[in-house]
Amino acid sequence: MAHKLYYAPGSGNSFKPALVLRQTGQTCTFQKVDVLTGESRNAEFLKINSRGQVPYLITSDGRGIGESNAIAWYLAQGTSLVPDDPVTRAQILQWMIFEQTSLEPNISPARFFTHIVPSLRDQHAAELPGWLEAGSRGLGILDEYLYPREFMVGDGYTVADIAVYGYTHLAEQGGFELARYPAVGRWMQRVQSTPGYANLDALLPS
Ligand SMILES: N[C@@H](CCC(=O)N[C@@H](CS)C(=O)NCC(=O)O)C(=O)O
Repeated sequence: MAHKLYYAPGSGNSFKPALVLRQTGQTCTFQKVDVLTGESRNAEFLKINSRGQVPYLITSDGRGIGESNAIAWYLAQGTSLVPDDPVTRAQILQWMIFEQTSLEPNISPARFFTHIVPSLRDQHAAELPGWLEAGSRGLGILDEYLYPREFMVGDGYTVADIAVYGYTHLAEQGGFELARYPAVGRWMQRVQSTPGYANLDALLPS
């Protein structure tokens, strides 16, 4: 049995494991979950993932993994995306945690309520400035960090790049001005030039 990835179209979180799968050449079946109609919270899906969120992976031996960065890490192990050096591995985790605490919680809702479901934008108008401010702070930290570097950690492309890229490359759709972060822009181009790269819509059919 192949791995099975539950995903949502348009989701930066779902994109991360999908890109790892593509770039490491692993087979996987993809199962779309329509979060916009509440499918991720219905009784059937809650039996699969009680957290009610995607992405969610059922491994080839039938076990489940939630959280995009945990799934991406699992799928990337044993490849050059997760090098053996213990310090490098810890630094990769450091940036994956940064992504989940400083970027994703701000970029994702700003994008969701302005680009994916703009009809709900007004209901979230009071929260938007906070997301933009905190997300911009995260992007500023990332820009300064990336200025002298080619990739996030060490001297090559790792799963940290995939995790951080997941929502960073979608930030303009949330109202962030990526032109303010030139080192981020150059790094995103390097990620897009890595072998096997494919964009979100190609990897996550709607
Ligand atoms: N921290 C989680 C966030 C997952 C998440 O927010 N998933 C969204 C789609 S991007 C979702 O499932 N939303 C539907 C819901 O919460 O019901 C991760 O990195 O996987």
